[in-house]
Amino acid sequence: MIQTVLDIVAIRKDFPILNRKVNGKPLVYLDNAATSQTPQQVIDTIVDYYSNTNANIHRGVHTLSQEATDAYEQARLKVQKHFNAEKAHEIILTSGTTHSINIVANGFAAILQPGDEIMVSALEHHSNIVPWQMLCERTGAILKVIPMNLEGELVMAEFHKLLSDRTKLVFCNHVSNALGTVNPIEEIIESAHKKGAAVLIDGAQAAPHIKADVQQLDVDFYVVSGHKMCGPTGVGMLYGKEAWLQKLPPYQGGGEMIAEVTFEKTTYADLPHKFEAGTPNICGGIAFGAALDYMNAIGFPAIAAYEDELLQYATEKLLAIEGLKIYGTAKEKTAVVSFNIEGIHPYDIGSILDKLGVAVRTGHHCAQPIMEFFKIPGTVRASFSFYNTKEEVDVLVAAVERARAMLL
Ligand code: C6P
Repeated sequence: MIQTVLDIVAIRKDFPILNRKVNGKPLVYLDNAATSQTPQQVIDTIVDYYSNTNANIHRGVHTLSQEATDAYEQARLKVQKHFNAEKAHEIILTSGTTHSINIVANGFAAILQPGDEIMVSALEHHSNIVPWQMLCERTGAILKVIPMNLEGELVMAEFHKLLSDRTKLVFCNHVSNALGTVNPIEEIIESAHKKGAAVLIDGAQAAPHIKADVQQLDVDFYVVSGHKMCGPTGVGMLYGKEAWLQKLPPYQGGGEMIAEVTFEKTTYADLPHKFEAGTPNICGGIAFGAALDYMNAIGFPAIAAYEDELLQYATEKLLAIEGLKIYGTAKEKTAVVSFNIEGIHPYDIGSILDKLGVAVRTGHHCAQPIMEFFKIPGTVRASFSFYNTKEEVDVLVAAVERARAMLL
């Protein structure tokens, strides 16, 4: 068993925002699944970049441009190492998970035939549903859905039944943003491959808690957003196996992604540049690398073990509140508690929590099919990070109790 060895007091000092007050109360930030907070080390990297290095990359012979290019490519190597990709050019730096998924969905328009099947899980964020529906409209492919059960787990027996020789691609999140369910992606990848289907895993919610090894998973595509793992917004990763990235056409045309342009014909640059048209988020990419350094220095096993303690504690305390129901009770979960109190709209609870300094997300969490499944308008979602504490869980619980007393 992994012991909790995190020095939370020291860790919290790295996050200046945790010192601020909201509505006169100390901030209790429990909306980490929407975006994580940024440690000083990453903020310093951003300030240092704009203070000393700012330049465009891959184009200039001048010193600043070369330094910026080196720093950006170093960041790509950090991302490669973190996710254990075999080759650096299998890492495409994107603006985030949504962008990464759209690159792949657009690419498959050149591959799919009418009647081909692609498969999504019932637990997806809209960004892992809508691009594929758009792809089906363009190609005549058919979208199949792996159902879920009342615990918020995928019904794997149904997945195996749906999988066929017509299945060309399966896409599923590693962790559900709305419920926290950790999906059995190893089983999904292995079974899909046996049928010759490719697999894209949306790692947006897993990446802050679980260090995925793309080679060990043997996954074809893995996508994340930097801002959910202590990095800035506007940067993320598309990992793709080299053979797939060679096969897919580029998503956007422009500077950087070309080998040669004439008015008759353009040839494309090699990987990864083929998928990186235009000036990228240079500072964001470098800061993403710094965020990975920061999280790895703390260590993912310790992060996961500590967050699991917070999850168990919060679950137990919240369930003691009369009328409170938790949605998402899977055996394997990350530190997300999605709940409602009978007779109260989640938005009303969220608004009162905000008045008390507690930041949670309310609503459908960009996962409307999950809310439809449970026949609810939305939930209150408290999502925890390694810099949260049990004392903050106590503040949340007291605030929910107060909201309940006020609203019922
Ligand atoms: N979920 C949440 O509050 P972007 O916006 O591209 O960085 O990430 C999109 C996305 C994709 N997949 C999953 C599983 C996600 O959770 C998210 C973002 C946030 O749950 C904001 S909607």
